[in-house]
Amino acid sequence: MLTIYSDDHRLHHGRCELIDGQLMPCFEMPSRADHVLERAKARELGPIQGPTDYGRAPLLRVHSADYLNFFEGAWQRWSALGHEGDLLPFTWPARTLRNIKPKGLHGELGYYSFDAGAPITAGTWKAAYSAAQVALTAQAAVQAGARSAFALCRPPGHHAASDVMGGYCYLNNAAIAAQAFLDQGHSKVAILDVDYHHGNGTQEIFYQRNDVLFASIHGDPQAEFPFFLGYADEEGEGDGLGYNVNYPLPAGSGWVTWSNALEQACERIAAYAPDVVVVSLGVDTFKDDPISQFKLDSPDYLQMGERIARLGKPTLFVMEGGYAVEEIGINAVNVLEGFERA
Ligand code: SP5
Ligand code: ZN
Repeated sequence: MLTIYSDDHRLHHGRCELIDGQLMPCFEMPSRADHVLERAKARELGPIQGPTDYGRAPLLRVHSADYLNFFEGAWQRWSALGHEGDLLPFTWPARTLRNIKPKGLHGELGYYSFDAGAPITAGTWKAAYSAAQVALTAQAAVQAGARSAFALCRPPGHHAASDVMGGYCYLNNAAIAAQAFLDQGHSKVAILDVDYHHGNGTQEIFYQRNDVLFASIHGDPQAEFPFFLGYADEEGEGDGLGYNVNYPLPAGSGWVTWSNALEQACERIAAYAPDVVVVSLGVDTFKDDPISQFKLDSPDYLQMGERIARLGKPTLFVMEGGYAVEEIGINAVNVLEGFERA
């Protein structure tokens, strides 16, 4: 399987995040991508190539121009004030306030984010932009006839909505790639999100549409991030009604429970009969993930890949979460190897 990867991910390295009341080093760190790349090489998964730059247009098919302009310019505005630390939001337009866009940097940042988990550093825009190009380059390979490709994206993307960042995500790589398939002649794309967390951004982007089926298996938002989206009764609206399927699972879920949800998701995807499948590939479902509560073990990821392969569709894998850094490469590449051997 072809892997697309860019060293630009290193340009993004947030310093800290708030975990259980303490400022901790960011779990979403550069070594994550290094471990996945090393494992892909060690297992001889296939060729590894850099991205082509497709420019801003494919990003604008998913994200608003205002949002992209704000994100691209935010660090410059912050550093012009003399700051060197990460730019982090601390006030959001929550329920009792007005959803308006203020003019100052912090007000705008609150408007364009939903949590304090997406720090903006000097290189964040460039890293996120390159990750989106990585996804688009892998998408182009599948568009050109490859059975599958792997976009080794970092930072991840599935929490990023059309004009909101959060949850370590800025640009929604999987959504950008899915939209590119549609723009290049396909009529139906299924996105299967297997990251531990609900892909709230991807859901929001396609919620009113029936040309993208979004299916997500994740920790029950009653008790798990992102808390405010990802419930089973979110089925899409308007033309999109019936094209959004959530499978929230309780903390402690292992392979038996998880694979049952995967089976249901795959049956729903098969019934949709998509032209292509995009997999939001997070491996934070792993039993030793430091911020997650599922119990999948490394061999389970081989079976995950096999089941996805049995859909029999051209498939684009897009890297999302996974924070057990030592095992992230084994687990992510196991999915890809399971897919290839099926
Ligand atoms: C892409 C992705 O996987 N983003 C995940 C963002 C999760 N951010 C919230 C983390 C909250 C962690 N709480 C852990 C408590 C451990 N005691
Ligand atoms: Zn996650």
